[in-house]
Amino acid sequence: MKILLYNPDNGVTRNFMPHLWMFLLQALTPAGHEVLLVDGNAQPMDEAGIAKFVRDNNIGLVGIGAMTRMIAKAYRMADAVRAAGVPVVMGGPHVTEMADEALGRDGGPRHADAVALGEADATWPRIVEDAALGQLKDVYAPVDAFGQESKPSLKEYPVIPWQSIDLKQFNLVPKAATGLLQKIGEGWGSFRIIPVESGRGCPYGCEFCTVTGFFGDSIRFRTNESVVNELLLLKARARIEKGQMAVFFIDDNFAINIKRTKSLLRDIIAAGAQCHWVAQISANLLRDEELVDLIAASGGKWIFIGMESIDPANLKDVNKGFNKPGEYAAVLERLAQRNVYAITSFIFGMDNDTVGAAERTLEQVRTWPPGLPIFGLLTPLPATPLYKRLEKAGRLTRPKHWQEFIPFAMAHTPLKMTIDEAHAEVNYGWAQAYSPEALAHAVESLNDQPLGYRVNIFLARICFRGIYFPMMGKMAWLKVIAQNRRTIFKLVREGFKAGAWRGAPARVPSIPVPEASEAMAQGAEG
Ligand code: B12
Ligand code: SF4
Repeated sequence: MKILLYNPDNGVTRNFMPHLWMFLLQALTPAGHEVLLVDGNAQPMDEAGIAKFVRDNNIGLVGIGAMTRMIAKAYRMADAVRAAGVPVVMGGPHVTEMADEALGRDGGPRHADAVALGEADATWPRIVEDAALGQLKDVYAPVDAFGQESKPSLKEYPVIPWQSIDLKQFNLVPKAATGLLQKIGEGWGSFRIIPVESGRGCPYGCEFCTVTGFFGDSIRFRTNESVVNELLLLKARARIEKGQMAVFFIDDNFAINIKRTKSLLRDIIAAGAQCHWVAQISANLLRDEELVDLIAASGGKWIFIGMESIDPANLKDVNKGFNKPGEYAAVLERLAQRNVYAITSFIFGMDNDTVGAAERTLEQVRTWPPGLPIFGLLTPLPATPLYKRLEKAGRLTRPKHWQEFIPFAMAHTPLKMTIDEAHAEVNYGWAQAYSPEALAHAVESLNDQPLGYRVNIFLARICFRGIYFPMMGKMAWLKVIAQNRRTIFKLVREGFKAGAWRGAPARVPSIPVPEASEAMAQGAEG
């Protein structure tokens, strides 16, 4: 049987990074079936397009995975596939919580023939075999022989054959420049960000977060060896292609068990598997100097930190009181001293927020090392404690907000400001943090660093700006380039100066790494 796995586009991130679930399920598919992957972010498709695709390719089963914000599109695509006579199975965080909606048991239309609840590592092979026999069941739940919920241990993690997977769509280097850039240094003909998971689960239970409910509070890890081997495979592929790659450790809290994370990072260094990487780590875990040393030595470049708010009352309200705004500056400084920077994520529209929350946040951000601040709105995702609290209090203004998804729009009224005021705060945050003046300031604050770091922060800021101000088409790009021309000219001028790309790689000495991998660690710095 031929199977299509499809991920709907989110309208923002385009080909920034492939979705891990597709590769994982492909690797877990029983022998004898062929799996095709279409990620709508890189290969846009509409309803007519997917119907034609399944007919032309003689597809026997379509699997669709989606977050809440893409679920309306996912349902439309599922409807088109089913109308073409092909069964659809849906999975992922949204349908796990809203299975009745997907199956049309809540009074609405049916979109899926079957729903895979929760982690589908163990149920997927069964789904495929049932579909091949024409015996799909409505619901597949991950349970053991006694009917108890069971979670994959991750100790037996499948090998994802990165060496042979078609990743052309995810090359972030423009096609026209590939040939030329392949010849620069070790080669820049391709640059891809690849998702790798080293573990699942986070026990913290922040009120707005799906993760604790979905993955459970039992934390599970892959073996160090299996993660290291995956990195080595990815590095080998990049080398062969005369290109570069970076890894996004998609674990929700990569350092949730600090001892384990340190041991993994040490093994990465010892095996020469360092690469540039990004991960999500909560601020409280970044107090550990040795951890931060190891992050830098193993190639960590950007850490995503869910700061959420600078107001402890807000943090307490959403069960994230372990975040201490008073230590944010020290955490960021600790990272920056090792040339590791942070994506700092803030949520507006919390119950203690009042007008001016964005400016008060930015006042703090401006005193911190440069990073990538991002701003969102408190969103009640289905089945989260936040959703339940707001529903009980009758505060949801759009209880099924996902059915008509609107980016950056609230679905409930905050207590101390209006919905419009909350929207204005987010707009202010993005407009100020990504203004030409703010970009110039971020670049200048790294004047004591090699030029590569300044170019890096500038390009990263331009890309992140697109999360809120969509950069669709050449005109949008030209406008942003014109607005930032002074900073661009300055960086280009400096690029021609002798030694501009060299310099002190970090502000504090990094920890010693085994000799064999030292050269690579230095390569990764530049
Ligand atoms: C990586 C990631 C992203 C990436 C996505 C891009 C990419 N290419 O991956 C980025 C950073 C862009 C991102 C952004 C956002 N994300 Co995000 N993200 C994640 C994260 C950390 C990892 C996803 C992952 O790969 N997991 C590992 C795989 C193996 O798990 P999985 O995807 O759930 O798949 C398993 C099962 O669900 C199931 N399954 C999944 N799909 C399918 C399909 C079929 C057919 C079947 C059978 C089974 C199945 O099988 C898989 C194996 O067990 C998750 C949290 C998490 N740990 O999952 C949040 C998560 C998915 N994100 C979330 C959110 C809310 C967002 C944002 C909306 C945040 C924001 N406020 O801006 C944005 C939206 C961006 C956008 N424009 O779309 C929520 C989604 C909750 C929900 N109900 O939708 C999550 C769960 C985190 C959370 N805090 O709650 N995200
Ligand atoms: S620390 Fe992060 S992943 Fe863990 S529950 Fe809170 S928001 Fe979710």
